[in-house]
Amino acid sequence: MSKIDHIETTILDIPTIRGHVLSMTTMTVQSVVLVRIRFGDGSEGWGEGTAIGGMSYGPESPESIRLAIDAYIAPAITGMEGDDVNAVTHKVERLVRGNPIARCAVETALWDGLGRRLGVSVAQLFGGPVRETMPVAWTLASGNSETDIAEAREMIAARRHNIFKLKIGKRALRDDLAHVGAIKSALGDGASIRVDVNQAWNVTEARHGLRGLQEIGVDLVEQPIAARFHKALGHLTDAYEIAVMADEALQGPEDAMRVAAERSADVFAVKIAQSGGLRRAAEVVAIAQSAGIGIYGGTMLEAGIGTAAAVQLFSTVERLGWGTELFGPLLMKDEILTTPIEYRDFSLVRPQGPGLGVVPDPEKIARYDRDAGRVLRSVAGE
Ligand code: MUC
Ligand code: MG
Repeated sequence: MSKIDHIETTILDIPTIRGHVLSMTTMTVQSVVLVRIRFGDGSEGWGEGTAIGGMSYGPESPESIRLAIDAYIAPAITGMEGDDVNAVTHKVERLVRGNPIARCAVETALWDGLGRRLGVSVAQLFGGPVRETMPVAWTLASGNSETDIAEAREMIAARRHNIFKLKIGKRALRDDLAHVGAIKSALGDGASIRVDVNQAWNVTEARHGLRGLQEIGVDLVEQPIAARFHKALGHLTDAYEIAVMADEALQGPEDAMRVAAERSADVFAVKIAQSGGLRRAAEVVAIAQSAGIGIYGGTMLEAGIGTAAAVQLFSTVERLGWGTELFGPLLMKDEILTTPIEYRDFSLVRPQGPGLGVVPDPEKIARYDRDAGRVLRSVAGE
């Protein structure tokens, strides 16, 4: 029997390779919630729930993810049949409102467990991969134009990334445009430049911002205004040629349906965590595809488990026109997998093997386990 026997959560605090400056916070540590489900037949499955910048990016934090799983999700699903992923996740959805990252972490562990028991990949469980590699962007967010340019040049020379997302919205608009312009002219047409404002602009700033970004030759602007301003996002999408991508506005299929129906964006940043799991993320993809909206494989800057889960799902997507940004493990100083995900030729490679195709390293888990006594706090805000 593969009944759910035991669910265990661990928070890992992993330092980042440099400060990651977003409009709302600067990250120096990424805190990752790992979920391990043990099943009655001795098999196991792993999942990951990762938020950004404590509670500054969205309503979930590492601590809330862990609490939702330990106090509410685990007791409700222990004893259920682990092979029945839909039945288990539907029960979780009925009992736990919101908390999409926590739900995603548990669902990921269920898919991993099922794949391992059947000896097939999670991609196979979603109908099979249509690609084994996918383009992967890198985010330039050191907070300094010269450092960002040097970093981008290194990435291009190493053939690791030629798509760059610039985090803006923290500085004055004029300074942000100068920063983006400097990077665009340094890199020329050999790279795709995109920006993520993470909701920081008001609508007036966004109008000026989009005009300026378009003149610079930026390919795409992500979530320029607050997530709740669907109509205003639609007006911006209509008013400029530059592609507008929805990110924080998409918290699952219902939001995706609304944004698609109102045509408020040209592209969806599809995130398994923000969507509330792989199944719901696949529904977001289906809505985008049927509405003719572009798809970008987004990230919550997960470590190897969450990243592998997203890779498995995006490998099954028919049109992944904007590529992905599944670089989370590379932003961290250390790798938590026994075999890292491979990045080469401006792409990442889908991990092979059953389930997620990756295995966490117990020694690394012990090293970064918050409860093992190390104290490393993420810096929220200024
Ligand atoms: C976001 O808003 O897209 C993804 C890449 C990155 O650098 O930050 C995240 C979050
Ligand atoms: Mg974003």
